[in-house]
Amino acid sequence: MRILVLGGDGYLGWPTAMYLSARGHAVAVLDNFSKRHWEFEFNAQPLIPISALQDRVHVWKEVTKRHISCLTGDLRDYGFVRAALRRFGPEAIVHFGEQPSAPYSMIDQRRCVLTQVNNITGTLNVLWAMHEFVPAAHLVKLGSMGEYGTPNIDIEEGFFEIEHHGRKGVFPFPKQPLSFYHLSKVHDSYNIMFACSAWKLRSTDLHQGIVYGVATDETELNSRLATSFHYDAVFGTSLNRFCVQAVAGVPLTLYGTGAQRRPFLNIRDTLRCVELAILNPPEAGEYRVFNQFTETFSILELAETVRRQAEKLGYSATIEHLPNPRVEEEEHHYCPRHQMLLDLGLKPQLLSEVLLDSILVTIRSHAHRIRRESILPRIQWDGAAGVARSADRLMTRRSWRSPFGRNAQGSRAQTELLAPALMRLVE
Ligand code: USQ
Repeated sequence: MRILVLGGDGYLGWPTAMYLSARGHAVAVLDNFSKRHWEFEFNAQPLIPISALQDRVHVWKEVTKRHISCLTGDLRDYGFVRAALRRFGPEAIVHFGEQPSAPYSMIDQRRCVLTQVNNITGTLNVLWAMHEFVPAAHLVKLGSMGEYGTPNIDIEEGFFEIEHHGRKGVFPFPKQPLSFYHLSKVHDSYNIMFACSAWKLRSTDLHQGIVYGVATDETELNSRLATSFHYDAVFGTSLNRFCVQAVAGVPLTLYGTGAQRRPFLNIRDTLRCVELAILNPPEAGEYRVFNQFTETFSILELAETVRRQAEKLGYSATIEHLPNPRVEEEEHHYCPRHQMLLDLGLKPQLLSEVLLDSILVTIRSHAHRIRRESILPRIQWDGAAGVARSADRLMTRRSWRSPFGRNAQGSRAQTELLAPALMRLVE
């Protein structure tokens, strides 16, 4: 099958492209490298050095004799998107090509607008170009479990039936997203659903949980095929961050009580889920949602698990409860369904000691590259910047400057609460 991977330079896009290529598909990757630019704004570097996408494609060819085409351009540029779809003629399009960070979208007006314009415009352009040139193609879109938020009822897989004043209907499950980033995914979901209905396009919206892990079978073939693994407070996510923190010997940064529950899956399962969606396409006109995760944990449970496993490897990890920089419920009901992908044959690789061990060992071999100063959460959902400011005071002593500039304001209470943790983190 001809498969176009949008966002093919990223943490998930690149391993997905290799995985599909290894299974005999004709794969093209498309990217404008904007994520590398956003990382640059915060001096956030991936743990493992990453070559240019074109170089990785060459290495892939050297190692496997398989070809991946490389298209460079911006999804916000409709002329480029039209040309890309017309030229490559994909039968499936896997769409990872978005600004992927919730914290980034909450920094300020500019990053919020950038996130929504980038994500929503890019997806709309893909839909219009599909409508014009490849209406039979299948759009596999990476959405987020965070679109649903944490409602006080069980979460269904995309849709549910409601009875109101004696009448029944099937509706999209209510969305109560947790950040402007998650909101961009909600807007995408509705745009895609409408395009499927209006133009008879077909799409699977993968409402994905938090992905963890550093390696796949393909990245392990050669060190120059590694993927972009982040642990910083802007682009890194909880479990990946905790693993790096444990190896770096800094306290695990638990936001609030850590009782908040979230859905998780291994990076290898992400690839398999995308493949299952591609191999089992919906009908023309169908928009479907798969909740893509394999297990749920409270963030505290996760931190404890990482701490215990790190101890077995000789690291004396500790856990620090920081004031929560996000606006989110910590004590809440959480029971999302996730049956569709299991029905299609997904065999989950759950978070085992062995798996955690292999992640920690890989991180250990790159420990010299860990930048401790990028670990602290510096972005607050309420717009204040107390966390950033208190961190700045400590960091500037060590010749490090905040990307937020001098106007950061914040609460004294937070600063005081954080001070001991910050001191330990930067020592
Ligand atoms: N958290 C901590 N400590 C940290 C980082 C996070 O306690 O150092 C907590 C947060 O407060 C939050 C939870 O961990 O309650 C999850 O945060 P996260 O950073 O692991 O994930 P999040 O920002 O919510 O988003 C990530 C991906 C996003 C994807 C989403 C799936 O960045 O692309 O859509 O996971 S979901 O969480 O289901 O929305």
